[in-house]
Amino acid sequence: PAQIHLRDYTPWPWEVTRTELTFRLDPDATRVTSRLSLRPRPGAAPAPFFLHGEELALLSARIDGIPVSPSVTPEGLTCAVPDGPFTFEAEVEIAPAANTALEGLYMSNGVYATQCEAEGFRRITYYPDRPDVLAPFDVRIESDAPVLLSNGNPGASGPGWAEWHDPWPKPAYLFALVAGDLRAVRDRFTTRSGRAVDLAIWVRPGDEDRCAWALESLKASMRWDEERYGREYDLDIFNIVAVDDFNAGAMENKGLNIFNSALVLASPDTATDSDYERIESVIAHEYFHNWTGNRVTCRDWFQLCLKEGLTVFRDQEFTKDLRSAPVKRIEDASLMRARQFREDGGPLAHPVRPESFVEINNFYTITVYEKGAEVVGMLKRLVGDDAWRRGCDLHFDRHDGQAVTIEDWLSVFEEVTARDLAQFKRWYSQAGTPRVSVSEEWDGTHLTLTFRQSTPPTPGQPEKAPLVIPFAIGLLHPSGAELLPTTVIELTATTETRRFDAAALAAAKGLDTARPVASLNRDFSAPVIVDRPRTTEENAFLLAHDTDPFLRWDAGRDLARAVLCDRATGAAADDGAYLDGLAAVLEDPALDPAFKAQVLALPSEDDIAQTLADRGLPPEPLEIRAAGETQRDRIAARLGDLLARTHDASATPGPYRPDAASAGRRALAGASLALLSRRDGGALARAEFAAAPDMTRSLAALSALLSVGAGAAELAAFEARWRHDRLVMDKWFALQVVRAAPAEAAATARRLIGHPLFTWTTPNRVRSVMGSLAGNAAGFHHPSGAAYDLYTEGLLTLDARNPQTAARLSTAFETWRRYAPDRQAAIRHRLDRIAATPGLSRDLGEMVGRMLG
Ligand code: HT7
Ligand code: ZN
Repeated sequence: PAQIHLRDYTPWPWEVTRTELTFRLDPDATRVTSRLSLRPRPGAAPAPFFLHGEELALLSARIDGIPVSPSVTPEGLTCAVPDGPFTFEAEVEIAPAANTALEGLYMSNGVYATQCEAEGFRRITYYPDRPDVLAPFDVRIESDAPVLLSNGNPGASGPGWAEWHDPWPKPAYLFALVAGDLRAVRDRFTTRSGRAVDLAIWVRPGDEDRCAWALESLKASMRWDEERYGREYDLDIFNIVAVDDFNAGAMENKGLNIFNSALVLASPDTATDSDYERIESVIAHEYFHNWTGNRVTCRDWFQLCLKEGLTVFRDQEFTKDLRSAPVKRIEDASLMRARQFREDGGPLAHPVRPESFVEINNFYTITVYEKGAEVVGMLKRLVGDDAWRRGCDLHFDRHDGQAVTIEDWLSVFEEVTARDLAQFKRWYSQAGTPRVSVSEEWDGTHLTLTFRQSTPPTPGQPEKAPLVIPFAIGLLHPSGAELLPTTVIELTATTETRRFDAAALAAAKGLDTARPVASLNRDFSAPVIVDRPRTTEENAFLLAHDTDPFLRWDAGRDLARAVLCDRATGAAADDGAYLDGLAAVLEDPALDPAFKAQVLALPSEDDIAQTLADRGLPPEPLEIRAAGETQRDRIAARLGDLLARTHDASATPGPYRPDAASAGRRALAGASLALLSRRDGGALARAEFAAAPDMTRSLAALSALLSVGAGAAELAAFEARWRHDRLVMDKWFALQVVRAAPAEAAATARRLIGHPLFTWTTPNRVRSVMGSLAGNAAGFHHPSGAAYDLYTEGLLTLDARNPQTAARLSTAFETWRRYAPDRQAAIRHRLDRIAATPGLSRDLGEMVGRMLG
C-alpha cells in the first residue's frame, strides 16, 4: 500500500463554497444526495478533478444540472469539469447497518451515528475528504426516527425531516449526523458576551439520570475556556450524543460531539472516581477543540498534533485548575513514561509530526497526543505565561477559519517573543526519547552540573540533533531546606555546564556549607529520561524533603523500581529505605491522600520490564510478577497497622461526591485495602464489597479480592446484579482478565470471549477482554504462548470487522524485541502469521509491518 508523504502536500485546486447534503435514512440502503458548489482556487495549477469515495454505490452524478458519467475506482471518482465555478451533484447509496468498521455512517443499537475523522466522510459520499477543504454545510435528514441531528444550528423541521445549517466553514472530518430514539437532558449556558446557548446530552431512554456530571463538566469547560483563553462558544446549540459502539473516546464534530457512552454516563452506583475524572476531562477536551481544531484546523493530517497536542495540553490545564495540579502532573508524567516512552523506544516510534503514513488512523497515538501536549507545555514554559496567552490570541485571530501547520503555530510565538524557535521545532520532527545525563562536581563550595543530551536512533532516523530542553532543577541542603528554588535551565547544546555557589546559597539562609542534593527535571518539565542514577539515600532524602511533589513521587518510584528489579533478577533486595519512606509519607498529615495513593502504587510490570531491558537484561515477566507479589506482601506485613489506620482514616461518610478530595480519600482507602487483603485473606474486602455504597468501592473491594485469589462468589454476585448494564459489565469482563493468575489469563480471556454478553462488534467489550489481556503482562507473556495465540486469533477476527480497533490493539506486541530470543521468536511467529493472512486490512497490515521492521 502507498505511503503518503508530508513533503508531497499540494492544495486542492478547487474551493467548495457550499456543501448541501440530503440523507434518506435506511439501515440497508441510505440514499445520500450531495450538491457541492465549487470554484477554481485562484492560482491553482490544472489537475484532474478527483473526489474521494469508498464503498459507495454511485447512482447518478450531474455537473451544473447535466448528467455526467464519472470514472469510478475503489478510492474515488474523476470527472471532466468546467474551467470556472460549477456545481457537482451526486446520489449514492450506503448500508449503515452493515458497517461494523464504525467509520462513516453506521448504526449502534438502532441509532444512526457517524464518525468521519480522519477519512470517514468518503464512506458517506464523494467529496474532497481532506482537512484543508472547508465549507459551510446545509443538511436535510429524512427519517422516521424521532430525533434528527446534525452540525450547526437547527433549521426548519417537520414530521420525518429536519434541516441543519452550520455557518462555520468546516472540513468534512467534522461532519456529523445522528438519528434515532434518543432522550435529551438539557441545560443552558450564557456566554460572557450574553449569548444564550442550549445544551443537550442525548442518550438512550433510561440513561437520562446518568448525564448530570457530563453536563456539569460541559458548563465548567465553557466557562474555563472563556476565562483562561478568552474563547467563547459560537452556535446557538451544543449537542452531545452518547453511543455504545465507538472506536475511540469521543469526537469533536462541530456543535454535535459524539461520545463513547462510557465517557458520558455516570452515576455513583455505576461509575468509579476514575470514570468521573475521565468524563470531566474528555468533555473538556472535545469542547476545547471548538477553537483548537475546529475554528483553526489542520492543513493536512501530518499536522494532527497541532490540534491534538494543544487540546490535550488545554484539558490537562483544566484538570489541574479544577483538581490537584501535582496529582494531575504525576498522572500525566506516569502515562508518558509508561506508554509514550515505550512507543518512542520501539519499532512504532515516530515524530510528534510524522512525515509519512499508510493509514492515518494508525497515527492517533500517544506520541501525537501526549508527547504533543508535552511539547506545547515546554513551549509555554520557554516563552512564559504572558507571551503564551498573547501568542494563543494571535494564533486564533490570524488563523480563524483556516487550515494551518506547525510552522504557522510556532511563528506566532516567534512574533510575540522575537525568539527563534527553529531549534525548538526539532521536537516535532525527531522521534525517540531524549536522555539527559547529569554529572556533578563538588569542590567544597560550588556544585557544577554538566548536562549531556542525546536522542537514540529510531526507525528511519539514525542521527539526532540537540533539542531545546527546558530543564527545571532545584538544590536542597542536607538539612532538607531548599537552597535553590525551582529554576529552568535551557539546555540547547549537546553539553552544557552550570555552576552554583552552594556556600553562598546556604549562607543566605543561615545554613552551613554542605554538598547539596540536586532535584532534577522538576515537575517533569521535559519529557526526557534523566540519566543520573540516584543512590538509595538520595532517593529516600528526596522522597522525604523535596519541595516538588513530582520529584518526591519520582524518588519513591525509583526506590520501588530498584527493589523490584533486584527481586526480579534474583539479586539481594534491600527494601528498608523504601518501606521507611512509604511509612513516612502515609504518616504525614500534610500530604494529599491522592498523592499518598500515588506513592503507594508500585511501578507497573511494564516499567520494570523496560528498566531491565534498558540495562541489557531480557525481562522475565513471571519473575517480575513474583517480585511485585513478594513486595506487596512485605509492605502489608511491615506497614499493616499503619495501612489499617490509613484505610479507616480515609473513609468518606455520607453520600457519594465526585470531587477530587473525596476521590483522593477513596483512592487511598482502596490502595490500603488491596494491601491489607494480603494479610487477612480478603476478609475486610469481602465485608466492604457486601456493603459498598458506590461503584468505586465495590470495584476496589472486588479487585482486592481477586488479587489474593478470592472473590469467586463476589464476581458472580456482581454479574447477577449488573448483567443488564453494558458499561458496568465492561468492568466485570476487564477485571477478571487483569487480575487472572499468569497461567490462567489466556483461559480466562477465552472463556469470556465465549460469554453470551461478549461481542466483537462493540469495541468497549473487545477492549475489556483483549486490552486487559495485553495489560496482564505476566499472563500475556506466559511461556505457554496461549495468550499470544488467543490474541492473534482475536486480532484477525476483529480485523475482518473493525480494522481501526484491531490495529490499535496490535500494539500489545510492540515491545517484542526487548525479550529473550525464545520469546522474541514466539511473538515474531504470531506477527508473521498475521502479516501473511489474506485480506488483512491496511490498518493492521501497516502496524504489523512496522513492528516487524
Ligand atoms: N479527534 C478525535 C480523534 C479520532 C477519533 C474519534 C473517534 C473515533 C475515531 C477517531 N479517529 C480519530 C478525538 C479527539 O482527539 O478528540
Ligand atoms: Zn482531540
